[in-house]
Amino acid sequence: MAFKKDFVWGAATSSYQIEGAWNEDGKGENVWDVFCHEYDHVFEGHTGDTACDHYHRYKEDVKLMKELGINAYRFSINWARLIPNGIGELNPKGVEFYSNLIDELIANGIEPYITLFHWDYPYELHKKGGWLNDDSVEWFAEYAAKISELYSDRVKNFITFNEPQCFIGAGYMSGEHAPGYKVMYKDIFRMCHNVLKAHGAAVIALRANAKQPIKVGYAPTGTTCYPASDSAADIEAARKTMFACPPLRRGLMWNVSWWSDPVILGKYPEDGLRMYKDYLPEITEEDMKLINQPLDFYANNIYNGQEIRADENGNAQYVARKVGHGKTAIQWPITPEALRWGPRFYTERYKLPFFITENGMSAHDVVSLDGKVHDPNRIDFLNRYLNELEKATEDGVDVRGYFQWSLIDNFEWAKGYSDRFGLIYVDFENGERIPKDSYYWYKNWIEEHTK
Ligand code: GCO
Repeated sequence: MAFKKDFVWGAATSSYQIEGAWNEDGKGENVWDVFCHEYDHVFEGHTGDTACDHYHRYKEDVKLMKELGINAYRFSINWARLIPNGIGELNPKGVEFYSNLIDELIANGIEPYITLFHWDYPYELHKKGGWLNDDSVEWFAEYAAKISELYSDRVKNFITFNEPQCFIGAGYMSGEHAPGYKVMYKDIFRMCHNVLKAHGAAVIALRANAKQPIKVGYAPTGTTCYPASDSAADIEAARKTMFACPPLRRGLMWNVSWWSDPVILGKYPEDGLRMYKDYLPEITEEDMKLINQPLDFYANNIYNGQEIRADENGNAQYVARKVGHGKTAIQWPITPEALRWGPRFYTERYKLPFFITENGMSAHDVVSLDGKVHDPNRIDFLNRYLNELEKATEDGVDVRGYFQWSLIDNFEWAKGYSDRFGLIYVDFENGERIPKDSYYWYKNWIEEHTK
């Protein structure tokens, strides 16, 4: 068996997507609260006001995690629940909520992985300009320091950012996500730079305040490329395409190396520096040092990939998907190969232990007449993807863990509750949870692979 005994088999969620209790117990507002309350941004006016009501039902959810057999759970902290204004005073009830959740996880043998930021930016800081304000680096570092002070006595694993590509790209370029802006490229690149600096400052703050040795990582996304065959030429073409900086496209910041090279290699990619030069802020050596903090692991959210082959001159070509190629309910292509090649290309370039921090699918799940939720498509998806991940480990790739997205059906951002990603079904009228067939399948997979 290729997976090591101590392989991390987990599931993931994020605060805004599951917690609810949007205005309870002293929580401050965040940009998603405000965005959703303006009825026309999100599918059918859905909001995260109640979501899965995890804030009140977290014990039930941890029980379900335990029954599932996961040994780790990745969740994020709702910044404005902890610090209502983003900076300054802590909210005691918010502090207590995460503390209780952590205790409950540990009591059930589940290792907590905390993501500091999964998109729910405090509205008070947004009003000051958010990531466009250069002080945002300090604000984030202060928040990271608090988290470390409060929880690092019990929590050993921290992730600074989840998918910066998405909260910048969808939040400030296409405007589909909160705060719904379409800003100028110059502003985009200033925000990118500030987010990267904030990452570095947070790593320092987490470590400086840690009560025990901790592990710190980063969880961006990007388009994974995989080769059409195992030929050296196809592999090289896929690798090159994956790490090349794409030309700017209104609406997307889907770029692998722009967001990861500075963090791990200490420099922005040359092709990007050339292509984006008219829009870049001043980038100093000191900035690059701050961004380039030693990390304990690198992670990526991988849902699908793009097949690439080399033509007779060795140039990369996108391979068109076959007519009728499989896709998920959210219309994303099913490409299990991404879990073999993504980890391999990422570890070759960044040379750090690797985690899949998200992978999964949305399906048209319903409660059948027998009261159960049968989701054969998700089982097939997981089976195919995890088999490819196993190949990565057989190839010698240092993959340390896999977090399924998601533990539970939840608020899928601008799509509201129209897409169901969970292993556990939620009736959003009354909060009832029903483990789906895939929940039992994953439970069995974990058992089989930890024997
Ligand atoms: C993501 C997000 C998740 C999404 C999931 C499905 O990082 O994109 O982390 O919040 O719900 O990816 O779109």
